[in-house]
Amino acid sequence: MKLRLLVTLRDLRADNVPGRLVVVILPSIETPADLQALSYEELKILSQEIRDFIISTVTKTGGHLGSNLGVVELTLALHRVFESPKDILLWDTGHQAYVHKLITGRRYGFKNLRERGGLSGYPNRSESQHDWIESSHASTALSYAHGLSVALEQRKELIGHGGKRHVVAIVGDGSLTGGMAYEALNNLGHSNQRVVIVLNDNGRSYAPTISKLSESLTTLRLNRTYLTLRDRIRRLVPRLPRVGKAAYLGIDGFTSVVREMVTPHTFFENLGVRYVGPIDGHNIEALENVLRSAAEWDGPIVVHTLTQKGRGYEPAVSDDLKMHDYKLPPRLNDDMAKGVTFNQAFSNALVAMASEDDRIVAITAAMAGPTGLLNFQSRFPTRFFDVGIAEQHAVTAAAGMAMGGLKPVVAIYSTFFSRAFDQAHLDVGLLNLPVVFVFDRAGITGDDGPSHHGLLDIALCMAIPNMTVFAPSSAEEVPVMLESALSMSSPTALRFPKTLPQPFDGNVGEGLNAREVVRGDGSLCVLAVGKMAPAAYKALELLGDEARQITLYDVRVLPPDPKMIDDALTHERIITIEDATRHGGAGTLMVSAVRSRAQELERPFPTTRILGVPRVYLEHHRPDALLAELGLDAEGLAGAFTRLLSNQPEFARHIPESPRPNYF
Ligand SMILES: Cc1ncc(C[n+]2csc(CCOP(=O)(O)OP(=O)(O)O)c2C)c(N)n1
Repeated sequence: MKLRLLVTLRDLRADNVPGRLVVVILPSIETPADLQALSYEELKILSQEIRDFIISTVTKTGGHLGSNLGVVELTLALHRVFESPKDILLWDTGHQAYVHKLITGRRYGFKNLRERGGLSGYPNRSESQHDWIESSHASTALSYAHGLSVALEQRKELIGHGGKRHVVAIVGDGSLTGGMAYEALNNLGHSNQRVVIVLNDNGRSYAPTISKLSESLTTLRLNRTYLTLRDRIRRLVPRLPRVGKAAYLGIDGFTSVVREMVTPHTFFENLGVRYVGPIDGHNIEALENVLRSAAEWDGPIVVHTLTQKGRGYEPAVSDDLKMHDYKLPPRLNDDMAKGVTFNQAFSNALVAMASEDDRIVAITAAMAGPTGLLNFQSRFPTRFFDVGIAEQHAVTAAAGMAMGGLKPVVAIYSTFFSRAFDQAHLDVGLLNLPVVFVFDRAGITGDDGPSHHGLLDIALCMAIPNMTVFAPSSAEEVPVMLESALSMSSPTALRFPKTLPQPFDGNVGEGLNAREVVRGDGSLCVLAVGKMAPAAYKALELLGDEARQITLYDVRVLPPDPKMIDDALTHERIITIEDATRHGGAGTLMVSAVRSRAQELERPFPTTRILGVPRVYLEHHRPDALLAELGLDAEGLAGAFTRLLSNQPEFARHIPESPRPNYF
């Protein structure tokens, strides 16, 4: 066996003896081209090294573990058959691209994975020419693939159409439950656009994938008769004279009689998309053979691969969620309240209220665990609905349930709400249906970068005419607000952050009222939303005597309480604070309410400032550090209060807003 002996001390694996020359392959892989010289035996060793590397890194930094351990061989095979970046590899969602990053020259960036200066947790165009998309919201890759294939064809660069380039999309069975994936499949099949679609089927989304198609794929995976027969034929065919590689795809035709009985391949083929598989996604040689053949197909083709999520790491394999996401324990400091998180408070409150009212039902888009619905699911299994990664459908289905007399609670991350905005606006809002949205991970989320911040929910909800948003400032407010939301006959939303609740004054509000927390002398009124209220409270503590000039409101509910607006108008200055976009959000709404009221009452309009997140895509970084940079931590807020009280101009922001787009 020819092995590569390229190593430096820095590259030694933990189990090697420092200072001794050892055999390792991974450090010699700087570009995908370096994979070409490796034998299958060496690729097996490399796969093990990659798994060791990912396990030792991600258990220190946190990140997507199970998904990446499952695609090691698949990624190596893809990079050996296709020539990235000439050929375009599109990773759907992108959480499974660590192996791709490792073999495209980014090994050292893993030290600070998902921290500023380190690698992003998803493909990122500024990191590498091998990365094309970075949206990280699921089910988009097939649409990107369609568009890129059209573009390459028009420019005569597409294979079979005057050029040599391939377009390949890699999509998980979970992500294939998203509506966009079906829209793209339909269009690809109809237009016969040339794209290789690799279906990475591990039977899991976070939890087992919710889809009839996925169930059929699993049936096929487990059907011994089919698999045995196919393997026998596979062994036999190459030995037959004059039957070679050309017959390989034909094998699937040969076995299709059996497959027809148990497989959904008709599903793809009825859409006009060729199907091959299933292939063992951990057998590099088999994968390469099938991918090479699929690359020759002039049209859309699905290569169905079977992989095991968490492979090679027993704690992940035996974990319920296959360690989809390896979470580090939260960094606690003395300031943090010791009680429950917002998520736990919601989870407990929902179960308590649902035991009293059997009209309450809960809906998730493939994220029961992360959104706090597991308790509800086990207590009320027939009132719990996991719809797959299908936020749009979740919302309109909730509208139907509300129309039918139920009280649906749609638990969703703030960032994924934007995908279902049209449904919330027209299917829920226009009909004024009592759907309760619960947005976890609202505000700056940090590690996952620009696609995962929950910065738009307030602005989007406030654009829906009859929507009410509740923003709890403490975990104790969550049950109070959930009860209010469930008692209303119009759409409502509860938004709270992932970060732990901060200590506050220990009180809660009620109904649709704002809560006056501190009374000042009329110089400055601070209107703080959600977790910004305890941050502002702490800022007042930092200011000492100066704080006597400041009134602090916990806004609690949007649109804002008219009594709070009238009171704010009695102050000389007003500052609004939110951990969301400062454009078109809570601050804009409150300042505009103050302005209208001032006009109505013919009163002078106070000096106002709107604090929040500027119009910029914030890169991955620790949430507390990002908040501090934006001046939204206690120190930053104290500075802003002092500046306004002494009539200084607002400081230039550390992070500039995005430049205006160019219009040609
Ligand atoms: C629109 C959207 N909703 C939810 C998520 C959260 N999410 C990230 S990965 C994932 C599961 C993806 O499953 P699959 O595509 O099968 O990949 P696997 O992790 O199993 O390899 C989910 C639900 C998301 N990224 N995008």
